[in-house]
Amino acid sequence: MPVSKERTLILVKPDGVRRGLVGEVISRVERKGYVVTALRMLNADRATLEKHYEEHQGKPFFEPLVEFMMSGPIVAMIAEGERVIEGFRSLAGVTDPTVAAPGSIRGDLARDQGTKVVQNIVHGSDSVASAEREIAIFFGK
Ligand code: D4T
Repeated sequence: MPVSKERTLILVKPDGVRRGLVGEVISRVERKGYVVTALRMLNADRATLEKHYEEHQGKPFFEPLVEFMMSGPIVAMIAEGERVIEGFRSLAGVTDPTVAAPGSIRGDLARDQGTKVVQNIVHGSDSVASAEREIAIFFGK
């Protein structure tokens, strides 16, 4: 019996959309061999973002993060494939774009902008439980 494929939630954040990098992100996901199975552009509201980032409530970068994520449209997508959660986080690179490995999305395309919150182009779920929770937030059950 084939096991069901893993899914992850990917967001292209407002900096990525503003800079015209939506196609670049999708292209890297697809060239790696993952399949994009759902895609939408939206202006996320505060309630959605507070739910999405609930683990960061109370941290100093929480409010700047929510404000940044509301500063323009984002693109949400579901990508599928074996170990896609781990695979996309590898494609994205580490959170801090200054030290993200060259070759990764953040390493190649982002840098420190001196802002209160790190602007690092993409979000990717970090576990199966987070992926299912986040997919439900942006796409429903
Ligand atoms: P996301 O969740 O956006 O994919 O990013 P990461 O998984 O790489 O990082 P995260 O959840 O720890 O942080 C969410 C978001 O907050 C910004 N951030 C984070 C920040 O501005 N300062 C910080 O110290 C941290 C930890 C960057 C991403």
